[in-house]
Amino acid sequence: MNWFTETLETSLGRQVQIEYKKILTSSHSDFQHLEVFETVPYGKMLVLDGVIQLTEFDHFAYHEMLIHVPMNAHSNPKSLLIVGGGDGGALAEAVKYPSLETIILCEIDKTVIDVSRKHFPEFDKAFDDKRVTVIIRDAAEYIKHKTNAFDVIAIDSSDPIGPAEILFQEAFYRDVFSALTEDGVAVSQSESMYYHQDFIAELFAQNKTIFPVNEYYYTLVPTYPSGTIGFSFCSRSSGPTTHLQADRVAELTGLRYYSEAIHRSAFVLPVFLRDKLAR
Ligand code: SPD
Repeated sequence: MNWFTETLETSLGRQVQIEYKKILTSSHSDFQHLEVFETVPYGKMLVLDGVIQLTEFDHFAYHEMLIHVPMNAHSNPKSLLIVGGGDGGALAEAVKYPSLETIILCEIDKTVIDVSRKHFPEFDKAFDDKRVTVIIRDAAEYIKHKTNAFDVIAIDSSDPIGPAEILFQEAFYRDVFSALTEDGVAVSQSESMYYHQDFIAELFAQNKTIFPVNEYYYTLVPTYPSGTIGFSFCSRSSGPTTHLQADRVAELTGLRYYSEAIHRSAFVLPVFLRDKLAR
């Protein structure tokens, strides 16, 4: 038997292991090591620098919550920036909105796009949508030059180590604030409430100095450490449910996780995290 082991947290006495049939691709880019596995239980799995990014089995719970929560928290989003997200999973959810006129995907590593387009055909056609522009650039640099440009920004980063570290820092979030339109909404991948409470609390405290509205919400992804992952919700004016409308959600096709009820409930935090963020 072949086992993939995610060793990110081995020193803390825990690790994720998934049996695989074969390695479909393994290469080094200028930024990271990329692998796609054909796993036994979860279909194909994308791994960057040894860390699981997505599996065919459960990626929808992550990508739907990354895109549909901010899109439905905004009254009428016309422009969207996806930071990272080169695998195309977030893009595949974004193109479901006919109201979106502009969708920019800013990914630092073109190899992630090339590898994903080949191995994850489920996401591939979203790249050909006429509204989509792909920019191969460090998003932290790209966003510095943007003001009042995007209604929604979705930060689909890997973990805060390596190339994505900068995407969790105060200077970047200040640039995100400026890049948003006046009623803009930004969300970002923000780790596990079970394993990274201190990190989440620090990020929350940092973003409170920038955005008038700050919340944390979560989703359930069995192949991520602890089986859950959360998102920071940062808004320049409205709250996460201010503009939420059942009829807008009902127009979305192919949903497997997100619903109006899930949108509302995802912001209801367990007492331990609620209290930690209230301090
Ligand atoms: N601990 C792994 C978190 C990975 C988050 N990024 C996923 C990218 C999928 N588009």
